Amino acid sequence: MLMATSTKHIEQAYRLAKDRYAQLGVNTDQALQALARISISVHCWQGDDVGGFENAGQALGAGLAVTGNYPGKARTPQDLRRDFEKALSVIPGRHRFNLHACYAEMDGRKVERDQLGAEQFRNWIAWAKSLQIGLDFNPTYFAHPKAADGLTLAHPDPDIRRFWVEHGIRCREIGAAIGRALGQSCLTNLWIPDGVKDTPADRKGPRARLLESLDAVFKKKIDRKHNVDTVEPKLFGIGSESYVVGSHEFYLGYAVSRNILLTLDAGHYHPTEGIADKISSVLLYLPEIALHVSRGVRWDSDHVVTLTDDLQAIAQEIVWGGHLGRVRIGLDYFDASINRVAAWVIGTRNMAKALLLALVAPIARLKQFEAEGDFTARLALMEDAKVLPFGAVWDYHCHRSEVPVGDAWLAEVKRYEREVLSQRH
Ligand code: RNT
Ligand code: ZN
Repeated sequence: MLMATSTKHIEQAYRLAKDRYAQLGVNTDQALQALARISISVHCWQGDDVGGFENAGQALGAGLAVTGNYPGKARTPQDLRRDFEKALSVIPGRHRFNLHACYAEMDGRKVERDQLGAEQFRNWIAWAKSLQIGLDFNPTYFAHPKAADGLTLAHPDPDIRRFWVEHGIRCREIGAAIGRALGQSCLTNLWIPDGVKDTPADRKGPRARLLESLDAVFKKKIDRKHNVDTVEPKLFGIGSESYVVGSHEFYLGYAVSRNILLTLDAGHYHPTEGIADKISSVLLYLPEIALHVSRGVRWDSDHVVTLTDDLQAIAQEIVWGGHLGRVRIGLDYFDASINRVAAWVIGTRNMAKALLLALVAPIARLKQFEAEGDFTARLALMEDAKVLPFGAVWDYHCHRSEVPVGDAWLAEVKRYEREVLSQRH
């Protein structure tokens, strides 16, 4: 173990870093306080390759592709809860867990998606309560025989549409039950795969049907204290390369006109199009937004979130724009080629790092230069700020949050792999 990770060195390094940042008018203590208040909604589906526990006997489909066969994935809700607790134990801060409807617990009896209720999530709610964490929720519009042709809420068959409308209604009610039980609102995110592989002859019909289906799903008013609704657009997917019914324009219009939230997924736009620049625009029209922070590599591949420029741009927009209270930050990726607990930890710690980087940036000074028209000074400081002693502030944050500093968390996760994950077959 390196001596640099001893308490004395961590504190010394922090004091030096704090002085360095103070010269630029940045208060790192305040930045750390702000960071501690941010909860990241961590997606359950990294833990078991978007498998769920419903046994619908249907391939994932819907353009969702999980590659890799690293051993030790969660096979049961108990496994998944235990794995996530392990991940939480090495991530600084208090975070949330984001469930999908296909993670329902059936107690030996098959409950169809249009019949689901809070009962099937009783154990999840009790668990979240015991950990004092919040839960978010998603209807599952894939991995089901009634979604096998890639259409759900926009399906031409009214019976299939009715089935999925009922699923959406049930899921909002489950969200409300979760929010009521936990005393904090549950974000229920609606994403559907609907789209087609090749050039459609009719682009209008499916969108008109989706609009009607959504209005039926969202008809019942639910107290926002308990459940908050959001819709997630996408540009294209595997098998829906030519047309996706729920596009960005479709859902932006929908969210604004219905006063619900919009989810911006980092992998759902043109490969070089970031979501950071969208935040300040959509927040002029919407009360809040949600994010699915992901990392697309060439396509919407949902790689583990790393500390890229894209990620930093997202965090900067949230923090520098003063939007922290209006952006529900969630993660969305699934990698089955590495240890899944580590995948959670790496992505979530990176999201937190990006937020801290934005919080300790000399933004007041940058904005001042900009206001004075001194773009030379703005660029110069932006670039020099990139090599400020951020690592010392992050280490101190981990240390104070009583989680491993630096890469020491990996030893913990490796031990868990030896003792728990490798015993699963
Ligand atoms: C798919 C969407 C959606 C899913 C999850 C599993 O492209 O990003 O959010 O990843 O619902
Ligand atoms: Zn997503």
